[in-house]
Amino acid sequence: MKKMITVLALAGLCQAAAAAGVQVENPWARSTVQGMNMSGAFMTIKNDEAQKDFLIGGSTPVAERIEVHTHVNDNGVMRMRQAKDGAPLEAKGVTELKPGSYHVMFMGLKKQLKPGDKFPLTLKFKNAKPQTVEVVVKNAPKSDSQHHGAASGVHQH
Ligand SMILES: [Cu+2]
Repeated sequence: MKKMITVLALAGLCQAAAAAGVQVENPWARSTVQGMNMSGAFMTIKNDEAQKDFLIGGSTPVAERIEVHTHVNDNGVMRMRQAKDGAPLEAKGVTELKPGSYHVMFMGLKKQLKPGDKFPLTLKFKNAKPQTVEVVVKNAPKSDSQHHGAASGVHQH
């Protein structure tokens, strides 16, 4: 009987791993100052599937809508724009959503995001099932100097 329980437990573990498919790790959002109505969220996404997937959007109670953005090099100036197909998640790959690269953009923030705040974010994928993760608000890393204009309310990352 004991052996059988072990086998069942192992089978359960395997099933859980297979069902995980896409895993979101360390989601965090950039803190905002009063009056800012946009911010970005960053995270690591592991795609354990044999198939490429895409992060295509989602929703959160703290913003009117979210978009998946990327940065493009426009004559030497990095500008962000909406990623039409979403953020690509390579099969069996790890994708970093980070400042200066792909990120989740909060449009129409309903409240100020203060360091230490937590809020839920539901992520939608092209293939994988939607997932809700808990996002932690942090101050932007000091190296991210492109955001000096953020206090003016202008979105310029
Ligand atoms: Cu953006």
